[in-house]
Amino acid sequence: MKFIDLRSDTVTKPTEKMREAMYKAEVGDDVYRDDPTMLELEYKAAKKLGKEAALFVPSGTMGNQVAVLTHTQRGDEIILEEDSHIFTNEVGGIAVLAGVQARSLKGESGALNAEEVENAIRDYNIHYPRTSLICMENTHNKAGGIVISLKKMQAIYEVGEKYGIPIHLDGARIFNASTYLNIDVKELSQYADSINICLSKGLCAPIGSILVGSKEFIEKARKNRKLLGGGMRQVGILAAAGIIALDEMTLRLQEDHDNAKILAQGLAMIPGVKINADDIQTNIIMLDVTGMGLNGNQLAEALKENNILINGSKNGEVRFVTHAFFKKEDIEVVLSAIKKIAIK
Ligand code: TLP
Repeated sequence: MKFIDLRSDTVTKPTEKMREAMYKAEVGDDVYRDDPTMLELEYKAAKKLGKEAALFVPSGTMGNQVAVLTHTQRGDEIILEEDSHIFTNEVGGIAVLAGVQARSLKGESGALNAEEVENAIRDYNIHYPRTSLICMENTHNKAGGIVISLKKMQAIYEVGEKYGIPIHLDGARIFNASTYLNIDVKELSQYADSINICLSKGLCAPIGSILVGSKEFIEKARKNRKLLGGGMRQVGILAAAGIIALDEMTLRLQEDHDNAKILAQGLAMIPGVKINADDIQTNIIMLDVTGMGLNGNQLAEALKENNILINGSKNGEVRFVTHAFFKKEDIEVVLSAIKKIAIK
């Protein structure tokens, strides 16, 4: 049975070309750094993001967690946005693994305010933890795939520089951000010391993320990845798909953004749906269906009967995510299913 799946861009599957490259990939033991395909992917990723070195990790969560662990010491404090993935969706990992506490700040559409960040940095005081990291997220998932502008990123980076505090960027969807801004991704990555990018979301690779940064940082991160059990062996099979993700799949994201926009414009016409289609920048749509007399779980259930998948919610807020396996012709199917549910 064919489902239209809007739960996430993580549901994308490897393309035929990826599967073929995976089958043919040259491999070796990557803990010995013997895997030529992985070495190629890491080299490519570092170069693309304008950093010295890169490290493949099995998931975005591990990439972010290894970054926090590598930048900080136990008992430190890190500044992040209160709806950021690192703070809300990584199982409290920063406390469990790195042993740091969060200073969460309310952002505006996901963006931290530089002045507030500066005010949140701890002075030296025997009672205080040390502020040792500032995290950003671009695009911002919970804000609805909103892009943090270069200007805002630069302002945070400059605060970091002033106090000697590194910046980590959760760039799970950084290529969606660079596509939206129509700029080279390096223009964004210049404002972070470390960046985690995901290959397994809109870019269709089956598994994997990449952490980039300075040579020294990545060397330490490699050891922390091993500590977490993320040292892997013949990973060339995954790297082969990752190379195609970086080289080719980064170039097609505008299609997902266009589909999200058209879908959002259609949704805005349905009575009871609260959404401003002008707010849609990339591939994530947040809408409120309370006005339809439903919560997110009820909408998810009703859509499933129409072979459409979304994640439910207890309140009326739901998320639709477009991706390479969601096609233009699916838009009308989704809209007519929701219209049908709306008039029931
Ligand atoms: N996000 C997932 C869920 O965890 C919410 C999704 O479906 O969007 N950073 C950001 C900004 C993310 O959105 C995600 C995944 C991650 C990190 C973690 O990546 P994975 O799932 O590979 O651990």
